[in-house]
Amino acid sequence: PGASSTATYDAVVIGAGFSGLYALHRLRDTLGLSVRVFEEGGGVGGTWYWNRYPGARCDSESYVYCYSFSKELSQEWQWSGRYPEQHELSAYLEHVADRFELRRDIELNTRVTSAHWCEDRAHWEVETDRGERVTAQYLLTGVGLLAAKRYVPRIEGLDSFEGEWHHTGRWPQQGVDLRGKRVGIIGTGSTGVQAIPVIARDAEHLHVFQRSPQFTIPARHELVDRAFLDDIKAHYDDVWRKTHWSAGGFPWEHNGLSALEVTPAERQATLEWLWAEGGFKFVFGSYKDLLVDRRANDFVSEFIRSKIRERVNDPAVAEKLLPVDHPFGSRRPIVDTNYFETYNRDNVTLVDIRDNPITEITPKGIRTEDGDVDLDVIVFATGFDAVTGPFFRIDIRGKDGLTLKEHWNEGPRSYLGLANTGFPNLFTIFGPGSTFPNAPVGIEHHVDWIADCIRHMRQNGADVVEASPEAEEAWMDRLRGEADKTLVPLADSWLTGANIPGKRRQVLIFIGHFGHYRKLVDAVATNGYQGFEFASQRVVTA
Ligand code: NA7
Repeated sequence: PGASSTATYDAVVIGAGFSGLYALHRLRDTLGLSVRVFEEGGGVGGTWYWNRYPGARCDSESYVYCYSFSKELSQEWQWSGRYPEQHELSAYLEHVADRFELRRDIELNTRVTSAHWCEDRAHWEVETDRGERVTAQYLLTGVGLLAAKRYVPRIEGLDSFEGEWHHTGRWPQQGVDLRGKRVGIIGTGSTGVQAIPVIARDAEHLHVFQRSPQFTIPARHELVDRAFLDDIKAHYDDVWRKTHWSAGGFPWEHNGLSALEVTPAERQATLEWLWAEGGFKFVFGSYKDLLVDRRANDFVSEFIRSKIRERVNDPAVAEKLLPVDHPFGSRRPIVDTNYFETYNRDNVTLVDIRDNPITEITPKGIRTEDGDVDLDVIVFATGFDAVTGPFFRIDIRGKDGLTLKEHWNEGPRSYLGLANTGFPNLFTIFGPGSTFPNAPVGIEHHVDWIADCIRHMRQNGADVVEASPEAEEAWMDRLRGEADKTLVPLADSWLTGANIPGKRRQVLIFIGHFGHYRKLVDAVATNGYQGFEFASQRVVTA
């Protein structure tokens, strides 16, 4: 459509990552809806389009970090190893776009700037940064939890820096040649922990500016070979059955034991075995009380600290790397390859900015209280304004012109993580208040649920669906209750909004067993969409 025309669709989907691609396929190819997808990036992939920093890799295992909806797709796609790198995930999603002929309904390089609900016509009016205006009965957001809104802390003097600086989430497409460069990296979350060992191999010298030490689990990428991946393929039905109802979107469950009811020797042996297995199995295949009981958690946290001491040669450096201010798993767990060993290299220096704060950035580098560090490149691995940030980049208005920002004035709200009171026919895939399992598993569930709801509406002559205020309130109570059963509220992280200065502190997602969440949300549908109100309205078309 040209810049001034208004095209009409059944559904508009924002984003062409894991969420948007599957939503397009599901709504268009199984429900027969007309669908338009708008994607800001120059290619499909969402998170995996933007996150191109050195070492960018998913820390979920490849064979479950993918779609399960098509057996043919699962069988024909070959993963190269245990954890997929960014370029492999990007290639996978490009392949999905081709294989299911999705491209013709996706508009790349196009950012949705506003979406306003029109009560009279019972549709959404959507505008893009290219001046396009379209309308749609349903609006689905697939904006992701993180990647759409990166966070660069305001540090005085950044504009004066004469070298280059990059945020990991907007790494230049052509890459950055770090060979022979003096590099400084700020941030040691999942991203920094992946990037640091890789940058250290190229850079002349790497300074790591660490605010909080982290618990991380070895990835053990090398443990999975072709035979293992072939075996998964041969048993995919079973693997997916377990995965879809599991705690974290992986084909494992905890070992049924409390860390408090076993002998110290048994506990040590179990933790050593899990440590050798690596990855998220250490979390989800471990003790049942690891993430909910501080005393059980203390054993595991101390076990990891002992491993850090073993991995780092210089005891003074090891001491600075020990996480002591939060329990393991209260932040989103991190998975690494040679992270702590990297501090044994001669060309890597750890700067503990709690002891020695950054005071400013100068034309030549980073100034700390203890002195200047001259740099050619500064890397910000400082994360994202998660969960709400991606939504606030779009002017979304529901009934009576109420903005989503106003609706979320006291912190984000939702019913089931899928719908918002006052925002009819808006479905948030993986929105605030939904679970946070291994992402594609949660996303497929959400999209299927939304597609079923739309089918239900069409079969029953309903044009409009909206979550009731009572249902939304009850969901928020439940969310708080679930979070309080865990250790998550104890830590400052993006899960609680604490990573962004001035952001309201609140657990932003449903912390808890994914399979239980799934059951709960599915039961809402089978019980006649409890908590939702449907209406029929004669839709006046232009
Ligand atoms: P995270 O996990 O939010 O990590 C951001 C890192 O940046 C973390 O180490 C922060 O330290 C650090 N940070 C943030 N602001 C500052 C300032 N002002 N000064 C110094 N250091 C700072 O983001 P990631 O990109 O690593 O990972 C996000 C998610 O992506 C991850 O959880 C996975 O789900 C995938 P802090 O720890 O807050 O002291």
